[in-house]
Amino acid sequence: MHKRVLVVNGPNLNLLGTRRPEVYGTDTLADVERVATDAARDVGFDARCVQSNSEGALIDAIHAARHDCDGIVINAGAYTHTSIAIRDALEGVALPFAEVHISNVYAREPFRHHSHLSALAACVIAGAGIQGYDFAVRRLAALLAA
Ligand code: CA2
Repeated sequence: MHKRVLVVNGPNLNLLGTRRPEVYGTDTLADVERVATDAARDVGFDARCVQSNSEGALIDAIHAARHDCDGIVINAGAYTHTSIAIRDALEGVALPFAEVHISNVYAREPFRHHSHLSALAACVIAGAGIQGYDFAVRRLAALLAA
């Protein structure tokens, strides 16, 4: 039975590839999910990908992972900077998680510099584009194999 990683993308990431290529590149959400799924397959994991624009749906997906996933890769989008509820969900399920941001949030507006998630994360990857999802899956797999 393969281990499984949940790949969570938050609000507005369904718009990837449609606008702001100077910040987010030209790849789409489907490309993001392909990168993560390919990396998972490469390290012998399964991937389950979810995207939602709603905070509650993201929390429900995190809770569901408790039953059948071993780790989480999450780009919570702007909820990264605002959501104590998503932080609490991640803490509550107690699965190791990797926090990903496509852009370098530290080179952007000050309100993007703080994350409610980072202090709990196994690793934080920002500014590597969608390749960050590949790094995140591989890092989680390494941690889970140790
Ligand atoms: O860099 C990232 O991955 C972010 O998590 C993306 C979030 C942003 O709020 C975070 O500060 C950093 C926003 C994703 C919105 O993506 C769009 C894509 C195309 C057009 C408009 C928004």
